Amino acid sequence: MRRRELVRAAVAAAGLTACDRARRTTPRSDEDVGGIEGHLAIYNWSDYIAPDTVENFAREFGVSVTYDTYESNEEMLAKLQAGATGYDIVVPSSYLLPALRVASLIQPLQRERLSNAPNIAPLFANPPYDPGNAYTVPWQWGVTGIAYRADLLGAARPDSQATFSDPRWAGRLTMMDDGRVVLGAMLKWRGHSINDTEPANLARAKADAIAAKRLLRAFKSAPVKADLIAGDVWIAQLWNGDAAQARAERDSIGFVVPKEGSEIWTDLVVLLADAPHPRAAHAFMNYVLRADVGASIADATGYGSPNAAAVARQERPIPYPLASELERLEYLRDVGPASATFDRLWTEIKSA
Ligand code: N2P
Repeated sequence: MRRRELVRAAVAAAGLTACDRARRTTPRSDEDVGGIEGHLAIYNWSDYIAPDTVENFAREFGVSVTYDTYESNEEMLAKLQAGATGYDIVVPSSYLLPALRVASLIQPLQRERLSNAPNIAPLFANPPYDPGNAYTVPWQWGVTGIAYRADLLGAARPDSQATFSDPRWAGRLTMMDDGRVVLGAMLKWRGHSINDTEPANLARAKADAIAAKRLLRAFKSAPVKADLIAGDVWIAQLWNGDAAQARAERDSIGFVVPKEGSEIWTDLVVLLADAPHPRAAHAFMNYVLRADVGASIADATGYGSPNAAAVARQERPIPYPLASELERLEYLRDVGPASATFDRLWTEIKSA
């Protein structure tokens, strides 16, 4: 059953109807239950929420929820740019924020509807990409690295971006289906920033990606977990939380941040400019900012929570990287006009 159907079924099972919602006149908490719309449409990354988050929210707030998933920022953005989607909420990485604002795809949040915002850790409150958190609520953060099947690699352990170009692993390798992330890995391998826009360096990164592609089984992001677990893929470029989810199924799966360095990211909940259900969207944002809800999302996904109250409740929270580790990690940035170049290079790599 797809997630969308699952949620519908859960809401139906909870026996909620429009009449139930109408009968509920007094709010159950300070979270502005009264007056919210009866539906909410969320578009988020796959495997990025606890199995019961949406269902619990739907039941508590008497709202039916559509929950669709994507595998990359590029996939999500393309869908939004293609026109009216009916979605209220999407969860882009921070580097996409300037583009979303310039294209008027998002609207400012109503802070008075986010009473749990003080739970946000200082590091994620008032960030440079969104002063005062005017447009965003942080969702999760993580790092891009390499997941591998330790039991299938003999004594070898991947520790470098060079791994994706190592013929020993031909046919057993994947990289993510994401242009900025693949080109970023190749740039990093050659000692450049993942945000480098120098034409010669980009040309080299493209050539490196095409050479790697000859060895790859596929460009595949989060869904590669199943291939790692099955043993069809031995080495996969992947995010730390998805690697942790795979490891929970098979404990021989390891994860490493390549020695040349890699990407760190923060994903953000934003409200679309044409959101049909803005009040339900705020209620959901405030809901996930609760300590218990935030903790259960981070526990289920294996990612870092930007919610200090949630982290305090977790048994094994992911600690934010130390200053020494941050030296090797970079955030993707909006590269302005060069983003068209990245798009073109990626199209050329995919069709090579
Ligand atoms: C979870 C996706 C992580 C988001 N499957 C990477 N920005």
